[in-house]
Amino acid sequence: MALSDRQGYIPAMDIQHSVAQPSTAPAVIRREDYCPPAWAVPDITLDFRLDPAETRVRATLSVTRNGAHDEPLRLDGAGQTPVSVTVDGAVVDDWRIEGEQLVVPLPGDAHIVETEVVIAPDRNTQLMGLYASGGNLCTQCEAEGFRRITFFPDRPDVLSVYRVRMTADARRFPVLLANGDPVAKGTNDDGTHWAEWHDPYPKPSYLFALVAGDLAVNRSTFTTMSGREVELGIWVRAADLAKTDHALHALKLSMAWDERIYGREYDLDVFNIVAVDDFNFGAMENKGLNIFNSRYILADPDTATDYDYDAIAAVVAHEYFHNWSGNRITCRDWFQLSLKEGFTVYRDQCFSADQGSAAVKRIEEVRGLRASQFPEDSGPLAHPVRPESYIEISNFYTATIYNKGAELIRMMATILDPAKFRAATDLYFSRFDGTAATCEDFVACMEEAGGVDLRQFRLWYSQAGTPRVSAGLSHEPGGGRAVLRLAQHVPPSPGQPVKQPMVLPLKVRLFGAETGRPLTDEQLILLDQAAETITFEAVTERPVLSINRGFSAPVVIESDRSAADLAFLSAHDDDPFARYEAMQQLMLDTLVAGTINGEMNAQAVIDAVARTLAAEGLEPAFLAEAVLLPSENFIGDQLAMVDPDAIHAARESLRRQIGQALTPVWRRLYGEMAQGAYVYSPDAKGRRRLRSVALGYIAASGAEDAAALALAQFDAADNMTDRQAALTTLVSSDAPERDIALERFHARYADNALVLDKWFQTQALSSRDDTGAVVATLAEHPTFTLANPNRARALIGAFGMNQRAFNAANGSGYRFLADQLIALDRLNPQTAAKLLPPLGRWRRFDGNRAQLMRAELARIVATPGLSKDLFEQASKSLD
Ligand code: 0A1
Ligand code: ZN
Repeated sequence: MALSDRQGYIPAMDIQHSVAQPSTAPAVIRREDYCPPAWAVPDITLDFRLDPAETRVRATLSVTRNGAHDEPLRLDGAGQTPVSVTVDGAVVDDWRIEGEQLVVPLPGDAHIVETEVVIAPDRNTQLMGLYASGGNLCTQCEAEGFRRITFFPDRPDVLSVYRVRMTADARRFPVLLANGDPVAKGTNDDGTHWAEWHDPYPKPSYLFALVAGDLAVNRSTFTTMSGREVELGIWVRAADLAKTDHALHALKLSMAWDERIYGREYDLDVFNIVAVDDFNFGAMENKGLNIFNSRYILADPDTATDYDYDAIAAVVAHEYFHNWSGNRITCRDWFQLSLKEGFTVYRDQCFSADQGSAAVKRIEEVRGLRASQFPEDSGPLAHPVRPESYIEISNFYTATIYNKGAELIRMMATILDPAKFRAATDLYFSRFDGTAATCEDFVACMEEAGGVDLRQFRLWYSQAGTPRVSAGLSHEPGGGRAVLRLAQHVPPSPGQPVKQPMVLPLKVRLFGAETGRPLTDEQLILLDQAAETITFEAVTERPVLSINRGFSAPVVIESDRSAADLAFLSAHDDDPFARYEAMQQLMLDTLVAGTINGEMNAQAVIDAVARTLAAEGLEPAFLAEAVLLPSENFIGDQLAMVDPDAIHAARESLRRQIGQALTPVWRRLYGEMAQGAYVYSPDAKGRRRLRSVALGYIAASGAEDAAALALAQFDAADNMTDRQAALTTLVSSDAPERDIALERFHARYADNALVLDKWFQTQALSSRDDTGAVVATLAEHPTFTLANPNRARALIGAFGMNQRAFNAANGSGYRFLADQLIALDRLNPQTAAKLLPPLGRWRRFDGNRAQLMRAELARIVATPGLSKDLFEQASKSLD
C-alpha cells in the first residue's frame, strides 16, 4: 500500500504480549508541573582534588531564598553521600537524603552551604559527570550530569557564577582547564599542581566543564568586531595535533559569521575546545570550554571523508553558536530544549549553506530529516517539539527536538522575511540575555518584531506528527484559470489522537507544460485551514505544479502529478530543491510500484536521470544527489507494510537498469570527475561525490571490471573519501577484491580508532546476504567494544539502519540487537537507549516479524536492573 493509505501512528491492538513491569515504575516528569526554584545559587566555588580512582569535590554554594516559603534547600546528587555538610562554616547534622536529593533545613534567607563528596571517575562508564577517557579526565553535565559530580540544584533555571580550583598530579595531568578565564595557577611540593578559573557569566550547572590531561594545543587568535582579541585553543593528544587545523579554521569562520549574520560577539578572553574519544553525543557547548567527540575535530585527507570535514565544520559552528543561543540565553526547563537546539541547528545549517552550495545543503538536510525525524514522528516515540512529559530527559535529544525544531525556526524566518527575522532575533537576544527562557518567549519576539500573528503557528510546538498535504491542480484551458486544491491532515500520534490544522508555509510556482516557462512568480501560500482553494488567473497553457519549493514546510506532499510531470519538473524547475524532489518522487513512485508488483517500468527514471546528467550548468554535487535512489528505509516508510526483501529487490533492479542503460555516461563521468592531488573545496567535493556515484552505478550494472575498478580506486586514492567510496562499493559485492580491500583497510588503519569505526560501519551497511552473520562475528572482533560509544554506534547502530539485514525473517537481527542493548545498558544507558528505535518499527511489519520484535522489546523491558533510559524507550515502543 502506498503512502496515502498510511495512517501514521497505529495504536497496538493487533498483537498482545505480556510485559513484566519493573516493581517501581520510573517517575514521569511533566511540563505542567514546572515550579520556579525555591532557592537561588548566585555563586558557587568548586575545589577538585583530581584523581581517576578517587576525586574529592568540595562545593561552596551561596544560596538565597527565592520568594516567601519555608522549604528546605534541596540539592540533587545522583548516587552520592556527602562526606560533610556545613552551613555558614559550621558542621550540621540535620540534613537527610530523600531519594537522590540532599535536604538541608535552613533558617535564614541567605547562607553559605558547603558539601564534600568523593567520586571515582575511572569507574564511570556512563560518561556522564566526571569520567576518564584515554587517560585524561573530563566532564559531561548536560542534561543531568552535574549531580554526579557534586550536590547542586541541577536544573537549567538556576544560574550561578562559577569559580573552580583544580589540583592534580602535575605529570599525569599537566593541563587543567575549566570554564571562563584562567585566573591563577601554581605548583605544590608534593608533585601536584593547581589552576583556578573564573567564569563571570552566570550559567546553569549543565554548562559546567573541566578537563585535566596530557594534551597538546593548536592555538590561534580571533579579533572580535569590537576589537577584543580572543585566544583560541584546540586541545588533543599530541599525536593528533596535525589534524586540528580544519576545526580551528571552522571556529574562526563561525565567530565571524555570527557577528555578521546575527550581530553576536564572543564574550570571554579564551575559547577552548577539547577532543575526547569516549563521548555519548557529538559535542558539548560548555561555556568557554567546548568538549567534543574526537570524530568532530580530527581530520586530515588520509583519514577523514568530505562528509567528515563538513560535519566537523557544522558541529564546531553549532557548539560555538550555542554561546548565545543556549549559554547567554538558556532554557527554563528541559521541555524547552528545542529553544536552544532547534534555533542553533537552524543557525549551523545557514552557516554551512553559506560555505558551499546552499541547494545541496538543503537537499542533505531534507534527506536527513526523512531518514530520522519523519520515522520518529510516525512511530511510537513521536513527541512534540516541546514535549509534555518524559521519564529520562536524555531520551529527548532527538531529531524532533533538533531537526524539526530547526524547521520551525526556518518557517518563522520565511514567514517574517530576513530583515524582520533579524530584528526579532535581536529582540530575543537583548530581552532574554542572562536568563532561562521558554519557546514561548522566542515566538513572542518573532510576533512582536515581525508584526505577525503566530497563535496558530504555535501548534507546531505542541502537536507531534508530520502533516500530510494533498495537492491537486486543475486547469480550464478556455478560461485560463488554474485551481489548486490543498488539504492538510496531521496523523494521530501517541497521546494525541486528534489534531488541529497547522500553519503550513508552502512556496508554490506553476510552469507551462509545453514551453517549460514559469507561468507565475513564486508565491508563499500560508495554508492554515483543513482545506483551501487557490486560484491562478491567466494561465495560458497547461500548468505543472511546483510545490513546497526549498522544502519550505516539513510536510509530506501527496499530489497526483504524473510521471511525465515529475520528469518535466526534474528537467525544468528553477528551484534546485524542487528539481531534486521531482526526481526523488518519480523514483519513489517507481520503486513503490516495483515493490508491490514485483516489476516496474524503469524507463521514465532512466530518461530523467540521463536528461539531468546531460543538462547544462548543474554542479557535480547537485547531480550526485539528484541521481541517487531513495534509501531502502525511505521506501519502506512509504508502505503500510514493509517487505524488506521486495524493497531491496526492486531497488537493486532499478539500480541495475539505470547502471546498464547509461553505462557510457557513468564511464565518461567516472573519467571526467577524476582529479589531481586532493583539495578540499566545494567543487572538488562535488566531483568526488559524483565520481563515487558513477562507480556505484557501474558496479550495479554488473560490469565485469567493476570490482577491479573499485580496488584500483581504493589503492590509488590519496584521500579517505575516494578510498571509503571504493570500499563501500566492494563491501556489497561477492568479488574477491572485497576481502582484499577490507584487509588492507584494517591493516593500514589498525591504530586509528575513528577510521576503524568506518571499517565496522561499512560492513554493517553491506547489502550482502550474509551481513547479519558478519555483524555477529564482528561483535566478537578483538577491537570491538561496547565501552566506546562511537564503536558501538558504528556496528550496532549501523546494523539497525540496514533494513534488509536487520529484519531477517528468522528474527536473528532483532535478537542480536536486544542482546547488545541489554549488555550496553549496564555500561552506558544513554547510548543503549539511542540505538533502540529500529525495534519499535514493528507495527509496519508482517505479523511474524512484529511478534519477534515485540518479544525482544518485552525481554528488554523485563531485564532486571534496566536503566530508566532503556526502559522508557523499550516500553513506549511496545505500547
Ligand atoms: N547540547 C549538545 C548535545 C549534548 C547533549 C547531551 C550530552 O550528554 C551526554 C552531550 C551533548 C549539543 O547540542 O551539541
Ligand atoms: Zn546543540
